[in-house]
Order: sequence, then C-alpha cells, then structure tokens
Amino acid sequence: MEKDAPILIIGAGTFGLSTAYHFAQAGHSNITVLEKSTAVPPADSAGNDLNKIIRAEYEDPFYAELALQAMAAWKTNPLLAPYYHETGYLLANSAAAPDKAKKTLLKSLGSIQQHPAFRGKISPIERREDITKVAPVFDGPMEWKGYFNRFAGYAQSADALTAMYSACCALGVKFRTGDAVKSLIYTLDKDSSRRCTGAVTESGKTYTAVLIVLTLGAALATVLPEVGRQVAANAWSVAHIQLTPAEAEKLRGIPVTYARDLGFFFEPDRRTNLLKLCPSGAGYTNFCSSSEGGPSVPPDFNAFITPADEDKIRRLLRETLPGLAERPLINKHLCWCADTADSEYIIDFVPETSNNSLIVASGDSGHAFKMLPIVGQWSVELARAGKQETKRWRWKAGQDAGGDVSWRIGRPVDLRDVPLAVRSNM
Ligand code: FSA
Repeated sequence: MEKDAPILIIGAGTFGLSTAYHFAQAGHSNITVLEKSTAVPPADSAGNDLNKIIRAEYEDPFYAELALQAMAAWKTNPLLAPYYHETGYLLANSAAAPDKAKKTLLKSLGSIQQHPAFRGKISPIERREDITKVAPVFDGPMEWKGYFNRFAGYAQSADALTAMYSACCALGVKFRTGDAVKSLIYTLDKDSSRRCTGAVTESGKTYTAVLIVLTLGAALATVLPEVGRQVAANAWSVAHIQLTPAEAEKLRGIPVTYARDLGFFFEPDRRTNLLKLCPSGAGYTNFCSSSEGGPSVPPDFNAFITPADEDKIRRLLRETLPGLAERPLINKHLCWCADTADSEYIIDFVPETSNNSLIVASGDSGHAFKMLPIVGQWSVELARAGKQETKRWRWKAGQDAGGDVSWRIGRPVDLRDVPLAVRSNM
C-alpha cells in the first residue's frame, strides 16, 4: 500500500486509537478515524474508564507472552508509562468460592509460576496475614486463598487513551466525531468480487479509502451485520465510592484486589479520589432489542447496575474494607465488551471482500485493554501480510459467542430478564 493511500478506521476506542497510532507510526499519512461519539475517547468505549487491570497471567501462554510484550511497552513507552502503576495484583477466592473459581485461579498461577519474568514476584496467600502484609490497610476478615503477583498493576485507561489520541493528532491522523457510520460502501470489481471502498455517515458524508478497519468493539454488528453472532456484546457492572482526600491517601498504593467469586477494585484514582469497584460474574447480554436470531448489541441506556451486583460489591467490601461497605455507590454503569465464542480476538479481513479492503479488529472478549500499546500493530501486520496466519485470530464464521468462559463464574443474564425499572434506573 502507498504511504499516502487513504485509510479509514471506524471507532475511536482502544482498538481504533491503537490502530491509528500504529499505521501512523508505520509512515501512513492519510488516516481518518470516524467516531459516532462527540468525544475521544468515546463515552461508550470500554476503555473509557478510570482504570483497567494490567497483568500477564493467562491460562494460555500465547496471550501471556503478548501481555508481557504489552507490559514492557506500558513501562517503557514515554507516551503510556505515566499511566501505568505497578501496584501488584492480589488474586484470590473467598472461602465460599465455587470449584470453578478455584480451578481458574490455579490455571492463572500455573501460567506464571515457572516463567522467568515472574521469578521472585509471586507469593502465596494462605491466611489473612499474607494479605495484610501486602495491603496493611485492609481490615476485613478475608478468609481468602490465592496469590500476590508484584509484576502487575493497573493503567489509568481513559487517560492512556487520551494520550494516544493526542499522539495520533500530532502524527497527522484526522478525527471526525459526532457522526455515526450508517453503512459501508462496496463496489463490484471486474471479476464481480465485492470491494469495500469507504463508508457513509448518518449526516450523509462519504469517506473513501483503500483500506477500512472496523474497530467498533461491542457495537460491531451495527455496521457489519454479517459478523452475525460470532461477536456478542457482553457487559460488566462498574461502580464507585467517592472517598475524601484523607481516605484516598490511606488506600494509596493498594494492589489491584480481585476475589474471583466476588469482584475487584483498584487504588483510588489519583485525581478524583474515586474508588472503582466491579463485581465479578458472567456479565449481561442484550439480545432483547435485536431481531430473532440477531446479535447482542449494547443498549442506549447504560447508567445502572443490578441490585445483585450492588450486593456483591458490598460483600467484597465487607471482606476487605468493611468501613466502606455501606457507602453510596455512584457513577454506576455497564461496560460493554465484544465477546467471541473462544475468547480469541478477531484480527482478519472480512471474507468475500476483495483487494484486502476490509479488516475487522475486534472480539476483545473482556481481556484486551492491557494490549493497548500493541493491539494496533496487528492490523498493520495483517495489511502487510495479506493473510491472517495466526489461525486463532481469523474470522469465526459459524461460531456463536456466549458460551462458557473459563475465568467467569455463573451464566450471563440477558437484559430482558432485568426489570425495566432497574434497566432505566427509575
Ligand atoms: O484481562 C483482565 O484482567 C480483565 S479482568 C476484568 C473483567 O471484568 C473480567 O472479570 C470479566 O470476566 C470480563 O472478561 C471483563 O473483564
């Protein structure tokens, strides 16, 4: 591809910004990003959040290696390093955890226990004192078992996306916001194959390009219906407690703390003193608004969490920081991810589009934010190679997302089974 050939990236979330950044870094000078939200990072991007876990333990060594690569970049890339905090990661199960939670924790530990990158970084959590050693401020009962990994932490995710957005602007990437893509444009080539040549927006603007990359996360099916059910929008609850400066100071430096069967929380945000809390579980789908047999897509209204999730967050606090367990939860919302059947990403050309004109980079499956420094590079490599050689990242025709995921406890709940009063936060 010529370096000045027009490239169109649709969606300015984690995948979209990283993709624009890597194409620009590779010398491409004619990149346009379309984003339906008026702001970047977009309001409904999963990465537009206070923080996300950065860790390299994975049941699958393939992703463990990628996460290690990404972590090296989080630490050394001056653009991102200010937003990465290596507070450590406490991964455990409460006394009441089901067998599945115990199994997934052992698999996580197994993936790093023998790895040279983690030598001297892991210590077992067998009793309460093992926790108070690494988090002295926790004063709950915590009959937990698991481990503490010093080589992990979190990133201030919205801030990191903003930094990447600024870097893209400085590299000459154009952003067009506040106008959703209505449809893609296809032309029939002489051999009657279908080539994607651009997109039309709701306001009627046409953008043409030689390469179009779809980085729409959970909303992919709204622009690419043929993705069908291989990607399902799946959401998790997020809530916060507003701490006073003194309270936040007391919690400064705590590790990311994740009880597999209850949920997780982070060091309070350094700017706002908000403590972010997430209940664990298998998440929520939204098949209810789509046609029969259609995909799960995010609903328009997301500013709520269910009473069951609120209860789980309070149980997590009673175990760790009981003094905060009855405090009001604020900024409650659902965070939408793009699940695939096997939790593998999709970085591939869309079949039956010629000239390698249309790439899908999606299927984060709830474990991709940590890859922000490198995820965009994979589309650059694909465009160069002309074929996805990494089989696990290919288009997943015929697969239905929504099955069992090893690290999640329980079954997903569809929003149709959540009372309307909860879903509309009445
Ligand atoms: O990659 C990570 O460390 C994400 S863990 C957080 C979480 O909420 C999961 O617990 C959940 O199962 C889903 O995958 C979204 O991310």
